[in-house]
Amino acid sequence: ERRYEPAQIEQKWQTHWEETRAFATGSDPNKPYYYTLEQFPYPSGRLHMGHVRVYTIGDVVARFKKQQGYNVLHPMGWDAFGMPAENYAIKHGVHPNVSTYENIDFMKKQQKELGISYDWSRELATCSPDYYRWTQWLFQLFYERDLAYKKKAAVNWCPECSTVLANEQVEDGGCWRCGTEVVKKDLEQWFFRITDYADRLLDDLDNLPGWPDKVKTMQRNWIGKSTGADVTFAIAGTDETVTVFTTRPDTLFGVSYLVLAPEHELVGKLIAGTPREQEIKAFVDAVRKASEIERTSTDAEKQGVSIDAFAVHPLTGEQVPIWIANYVLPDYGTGAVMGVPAHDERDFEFASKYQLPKQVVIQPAAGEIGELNAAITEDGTMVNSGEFDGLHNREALVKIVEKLSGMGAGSMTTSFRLRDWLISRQRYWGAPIPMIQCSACGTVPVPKDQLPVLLPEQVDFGVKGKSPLATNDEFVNTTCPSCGGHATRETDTMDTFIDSSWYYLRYISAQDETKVFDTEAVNNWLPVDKYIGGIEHAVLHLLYSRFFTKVLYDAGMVNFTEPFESLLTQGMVVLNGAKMSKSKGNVVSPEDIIAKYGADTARVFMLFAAPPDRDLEWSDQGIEGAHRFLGRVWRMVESNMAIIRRGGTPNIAGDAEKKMRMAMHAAIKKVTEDIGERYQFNTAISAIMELVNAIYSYPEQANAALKAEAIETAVRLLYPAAPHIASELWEAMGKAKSLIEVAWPVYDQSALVLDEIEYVVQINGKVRDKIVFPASATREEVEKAVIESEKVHALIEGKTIKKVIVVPSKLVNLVIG
Ligand code: ANZ
Ligand code: ZN
Repeated sequence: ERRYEPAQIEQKWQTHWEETRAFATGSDPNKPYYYTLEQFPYPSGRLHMGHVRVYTIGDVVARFKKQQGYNVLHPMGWDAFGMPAENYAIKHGVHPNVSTYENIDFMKKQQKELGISYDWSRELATCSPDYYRWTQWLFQLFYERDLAYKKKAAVNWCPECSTVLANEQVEDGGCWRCGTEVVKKDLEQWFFRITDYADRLLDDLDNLPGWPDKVKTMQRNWIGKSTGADVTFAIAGTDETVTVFTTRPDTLFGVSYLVLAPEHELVGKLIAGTPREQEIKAFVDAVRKASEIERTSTDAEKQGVSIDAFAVHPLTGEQVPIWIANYVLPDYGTGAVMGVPAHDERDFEFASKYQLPKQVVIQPAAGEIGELNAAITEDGTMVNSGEFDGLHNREALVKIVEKLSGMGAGSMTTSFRLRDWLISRQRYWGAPIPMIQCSACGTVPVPKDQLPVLLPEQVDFGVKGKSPLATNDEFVNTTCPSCGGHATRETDTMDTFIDSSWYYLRYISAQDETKVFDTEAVNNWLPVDKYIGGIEHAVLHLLYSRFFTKVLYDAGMVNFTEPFESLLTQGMVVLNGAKMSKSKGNVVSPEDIIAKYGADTARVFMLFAAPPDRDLEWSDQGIEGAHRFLGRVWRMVESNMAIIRRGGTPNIAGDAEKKMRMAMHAAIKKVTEDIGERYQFNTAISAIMELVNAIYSYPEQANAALKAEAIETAVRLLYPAAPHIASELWEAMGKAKSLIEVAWPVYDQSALVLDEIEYVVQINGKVRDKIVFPASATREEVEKAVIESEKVHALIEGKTIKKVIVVPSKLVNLVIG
């Protein structure tokens, strides 16, 4: 008997798979297609346990589907642009190009050591010109479709990273990377018009049954659709008007003031030349320094100033004062609000502080309104609202908007929390935005056939507040593609979220130098059947990818509108309840675990320790347990090698044989469904363990051919989870074909039912007998036979049967009196 030595066999099989190109993407036209994908990593340097977990899950799915007869696509690549490489360059003077590819090499080696079945011929790295050429090409496509535009905008600026951050990258007012407090700065920036797609991004979530509800809810909240109305007020003594967005036009008669965001374009006009101009400007500046979170948090102090201008109520003609205040945001709705203190909590607080009137206009059903201690937000009956008095407020809401609409002073509308996507970054390590600025022609795109705009090698990383690309004159100065005159290049790079919004398409045509991807092939493979990744990408990456797919659909380049059919968000790997992280110093390294126990043990542990969407608690006992289990499988095969090699046809006449056969087919059914339908790998592993136990306890005098078949089955079921040991044992059994080419086992339904079933017989709940029936016996037959049986008959002699309870396949209980 040979000993189980993972190091040897794992190396052997990895080499074999590589040499035989075992993981090449399937291309048999008679087979269905299956695309399974794990989110590609940032090449940070080395794998952590979270990576091991997600790749193992993906690999089980890929190997399983291949054995089930699919053409499987299972690629891997690198989300390789981004700030860490650049920060490393600033600190250590190593060019990002060098450090990034070193990291990729190391991590790729680790993935191979885990035995993950990637088709490496499709590998991509977003930092390679072969890739970012097409990222730039897509930018041009967006530009042509009027989905990319430039605008001067107050942007979130991290003084530490000296870069602009997208709203999503500001966490609690700080930079998502370094935590430094974010400030506002006005810059010319490129945006993607994702808000044009807000409705579709929202509505199509309903067509994604394969996504976790949690993720869909997060996306819905992020998109944040509100239904309401725009209402326009004239500004007294001017030709100007102000339009507000309100979800409650039914409260229009309760307006006692209007509030503009301090950034609102009218503010400057309205205060110009007035005595308080300087005072008000100082207030505006102070508010602009605060982050959005600070401005909108409910416990933040509301602050405002009136600006000596008045708005005319569109229905009453009354004049109300105009204020500016911190709690009104410039880029939501219209950036202006009608203040209704009696019915809105924020307005209530503001009006209380600045002694503005509070007029109740909706009387809730319950009781009289005494003193107003808080805003009344319930529905009710209209009061103090002219011709609308007495109506239910929801009915009045519609009527009021109708009336406004007739006057040209309002209409129903919707607002979204989603903003356009700011994509400019003042950083080096990203895809250059392929645009040129010409003093004669304005903004001119670099023609598509001149892409890529290569990143210049020589730049100065250290000049704060200046994009590194702007430090290379040769890069900056160019000729205008349109007039041939002198022009300058855009020196910002694209948000790396753009790179990852389309990589799943490029895998289909990774080597194609002539186009971004092949439409026909993409339509064959996509949408991705199973996408596996972290919940931290629930909003941004997934939303952006959905946006890209819809744009490509509109451009006629793909025939589907959603990129990911089904989504699995795997939980974290934690140690004593805390996420493993370098900063916490609680990291267990994959290298050490593989060196000590082998990749198969690491994989089985990862799959067995928790359902995939839950957090997984690292435990040394768990790893030991997984290792012992594999040792047990190894010995099971080695010690039965003679009967396995002999084979033969199983004879299943006896009881023990029937039970063994049933255990075997039950395991096939369970593992097939757990992997292929429920994605519950932990219970799949348990089912294999149960089968192994059943084999060990199968009696000595057993039918050897059946035992051999059961052992073979256990090895086959183990293959997706622990492919090295399974392949090695399979070969040792003398099988001609490598396990990777063997079809997944199919269970026999008839083996799952025993042909005889033992019933427990109870009288008034007490067990009195056990009787065996054919499995096909009906409820009536069982009942009759029990009552007529000798033993029961004697026991119920002279009593009346009040009730007979039959639990099919289990028990009969007679209630007698
Ligand atoms: C008057 C009113 C009366 C309002 C009332 C509410 C209740 P959601 O649901 O989040 O869409 N609002 C509109 N634009 C704003 C902005 N730029 N900054 C801050 N607040 C803004 O909220 C819509 C409501 O938020 C709008 O309806 C408006 O206040 C306020 F009894 O108008 B409401
Ligand atoms: Zn020009």
